[in-house]
Amino acid sequence: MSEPIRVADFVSEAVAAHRPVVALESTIFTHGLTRPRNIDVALDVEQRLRDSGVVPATIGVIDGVPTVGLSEQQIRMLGAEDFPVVKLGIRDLPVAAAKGVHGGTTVSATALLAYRAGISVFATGGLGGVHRGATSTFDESADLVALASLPIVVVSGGVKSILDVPATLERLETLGVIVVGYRTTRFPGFYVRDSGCVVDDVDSAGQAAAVARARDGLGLRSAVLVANPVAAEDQIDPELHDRVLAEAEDAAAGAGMRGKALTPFLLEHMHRATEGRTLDTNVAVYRGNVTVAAEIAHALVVRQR
Ligand code: PSU
Ligand code: MN
Repeated sequence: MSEPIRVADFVSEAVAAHRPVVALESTIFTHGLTRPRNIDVALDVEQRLRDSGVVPATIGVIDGVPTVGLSEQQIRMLGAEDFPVVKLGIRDLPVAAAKGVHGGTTVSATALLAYRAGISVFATGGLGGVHRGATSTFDESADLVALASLPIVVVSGGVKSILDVPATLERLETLGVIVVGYRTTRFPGFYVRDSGCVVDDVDSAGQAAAVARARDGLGLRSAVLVANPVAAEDQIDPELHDRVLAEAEDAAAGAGMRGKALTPFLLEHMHRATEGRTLDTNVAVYRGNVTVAAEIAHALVVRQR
């Protein structure tokens, strides 16, 4: 069998030299964003990181091999129209390796691979969580349990508003995941700035880095979730949001959507139903998170040099 994890030289060199590195997931562009914009977004956020002095490490699975630091060509391949690519959480990685498939890694798988490669900051759009109706379906994203035992910093726009947000926060508490709002005590809801839930806040990237260092000092192994709200001008009108989400949920129930197909189905339905408005917001959320992740990555390496 081939190597268990392939880390590109530009990533391992940056990690070894204590240069700032930010990990990026691939499910967001293989299963979250609609084509062809997905590839533009994936490459644009990498460039934004480079422009701010950070090495981007996009993570995905190529021919079954978990790869940290995808090349532009590999990103274009995974994100191409009609290219066979599977959505992979942590537990899917061994099956993907045995079968040699190509995959987009979710937050859970990306966090694992980033941590293994020595990367401590990761930016995504919106974390997975407890789905509405989970009391009967048991549908809770593997992202939550993964973050309980991977000591990295994840910057996300809160959790996706398609979820049961209060239940997700309860589970994060149980799992010991450290949750802070970025310059806000209002926990963001991905497409909207305010989910209605309250969390602790940090006032700067430096303070987020200090939280991560304090965690390490205590020997805790959980992630720090930095919840960064989308800019006010980019959020979806909450009324429109609730209406299209209700439609998307009806459509998902009608189509019998379950398991890992559910989140991509709901996002895609909302992107279409709003003629791309939620897609624009999704991209804005992601860009904002990448900017904050870059600042935290800088703040974290300062003391190590
Ligand atoms: N953020 C986005 N779009 C996405 C995702 C995050 O803006 O598509 C992905 C992440 O990969 C996350 C996954 O881990 O959605 C959650 O899927 P599920 O609910 O099936 O665990
Ligand atoms: Mn699920």
